[in-house]
Amino acid sequence: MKLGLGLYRHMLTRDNFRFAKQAGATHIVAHYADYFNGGGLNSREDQPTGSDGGWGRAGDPDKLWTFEELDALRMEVESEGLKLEALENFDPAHWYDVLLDGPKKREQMENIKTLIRDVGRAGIPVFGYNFSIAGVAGRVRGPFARGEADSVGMDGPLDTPMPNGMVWNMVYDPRATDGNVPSATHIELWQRLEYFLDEILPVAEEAGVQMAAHPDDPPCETVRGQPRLVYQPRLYQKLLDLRPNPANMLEFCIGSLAEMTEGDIYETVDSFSAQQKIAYIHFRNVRGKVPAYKETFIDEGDVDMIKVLRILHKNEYSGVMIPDHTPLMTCDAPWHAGMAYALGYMRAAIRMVSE
Ligand SMILES: [Mn+2]
Repeated sequence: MKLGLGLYRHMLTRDNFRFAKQAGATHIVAHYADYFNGGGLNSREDQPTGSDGGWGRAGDPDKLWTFEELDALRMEVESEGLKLEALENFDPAHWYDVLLDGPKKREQMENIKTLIRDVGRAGIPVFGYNFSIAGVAGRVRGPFARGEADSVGMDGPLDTPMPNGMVWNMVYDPRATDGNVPSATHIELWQRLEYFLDEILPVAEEAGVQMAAHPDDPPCETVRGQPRLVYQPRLYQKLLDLRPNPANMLEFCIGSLAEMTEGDIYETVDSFSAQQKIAYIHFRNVRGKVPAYKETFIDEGDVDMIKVLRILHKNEYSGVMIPDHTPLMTCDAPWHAGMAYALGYMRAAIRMVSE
């Protein structure tokens, strides 16, 4: 098992690569979409939470990430002695009509295929994505973790409708007409996923890129009146079974899976790792379940993370795991301190279960 660190777009700097290396990480997962674009609604020094208005503005729909910039990023990471394992998430600007089944769907799908070919050509083996209409919405922020550490969670469902021009909790069209995005059904959402997988999987397979699906965060049946895809462990299996393909893989989020109302987290870890379908892992802990859970430090939530590692080791999981999110620690570098704490814990725990 390998240790990695996830970095948001504005954090993809040499200093942060060195920070990761110093904390014992060997791999980087890069968020290349800028969730804080246009000012954003919370500090860039933590995971984005935003408000009903979303996180920030999506990027430029006409500006696809190029092979040159992805290749340069991979080389920069490698120059610090690390490996670029994955890109995490599409920019909503590049695929909003794939999610919404809108008029630009085919054109955007072709663009995404070009992007995945370039990701492969740049030597990046995994692309993490989250097939979600409302995205990571409905979370609250507060002193939920040990020692009053600032963290995020959920305090009841959020089903206020999503305004036109918004998808995946970001605004892709600030000039959209008034009104709300009509609610899709769960069946329609699965049909949209089917189209997406049919288009992308052959391309990804040929490009040597694993398409790794994140479960819903938060995993409610609906968020903002829109259906969710993977809000129970059995639906994660449905996603895999829908299109058996070596490129159809999982961005396995222990936190989101533990927040689900059904299933047992240890059985879930066992089942998916035994299938060898985990591309990489979001290794984080949580207290409670939707719609009232809180993110915690790695060693204080409901999940016995050492037990999870033992199961992964038994099933010979050899991929990367990153902390995903951590609570902020009270000091001059709250995000970095939280990550360093999680990474140190993970490094020791991986070594312990591997012996
Ligand atoms: Mn996650």
